[in-house]
Amino acid sequence: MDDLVLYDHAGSICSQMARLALVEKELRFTRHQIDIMETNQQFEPWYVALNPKAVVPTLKISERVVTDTLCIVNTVQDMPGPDLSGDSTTQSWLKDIMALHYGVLLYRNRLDPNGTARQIVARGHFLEDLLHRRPDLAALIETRLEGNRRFQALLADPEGIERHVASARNLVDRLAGTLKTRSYVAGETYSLADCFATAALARFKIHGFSGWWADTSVADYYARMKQRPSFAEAQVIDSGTERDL
Ligand SMILES: N[C@@H](CCC(=O)N[C@@H](CS)C(=O)NCC(=O)O)C(=O)O
Repeated sequence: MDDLVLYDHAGSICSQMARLALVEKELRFTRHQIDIMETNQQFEPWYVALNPKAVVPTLKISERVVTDTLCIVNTVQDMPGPDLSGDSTTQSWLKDIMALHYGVLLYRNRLDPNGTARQIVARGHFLEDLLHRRPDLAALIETRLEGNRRFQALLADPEGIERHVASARNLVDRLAGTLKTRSYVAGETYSLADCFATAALARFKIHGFSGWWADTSVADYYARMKQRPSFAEAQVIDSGTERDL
């Protein structure tokens, strides 16, 4: 049996997706939590050696390291255990659910009147400081600074924010349409698409968007996903405030 270690962060949506896949696959794994918010352990040399993009999650399978949530869950699916492959729509659901801008959904409620999110501005300062301290990570940090600038510009653009909220709503509407005729997102059996949909819906619920699906097939679906032992075991977060994320 391979030794599985998941490097993750409790509130990170990608980490929750990976945890759900591992738990639904009935695999034993150890969690090594990386604090990506306060102490920024993702930039520690030992972690960047594992995950050169300095993000969570990372899965270590004995000596093999897998990064990127889509790669992680598909690697997990190839391991022994219940079949989570779903049908021919599974992979496109994974891509569509992953493609939403979860950061915008989270920070749009933390804006000062001038359209700046203090935490994101502080993040930019942290990255500039890190660039001086860690010249060895210059390329990575420059990319992150560029992303930070784009994010700040987006948060200052109310129409841009609304477009991302509309994309999230559109995903819920598509799920509602699909779940009218099937029990799970990608067919009649639980699949990786359900791991992703569950984590996304949990996040939307925290943002106060559960009214989007109140009278749709998603309501019964989400209740069923919550009843699965994996919801608690994978520590999916769907209550509390946005500040807890
Ligand atoms: N494409 C990557 C994205 C991972 C990612 O963005 N993770 C976020 C948490 S959900 C992170 O680690 N952020 C750390 C940071 O912003 O410094 C994946 O799917 O694994």
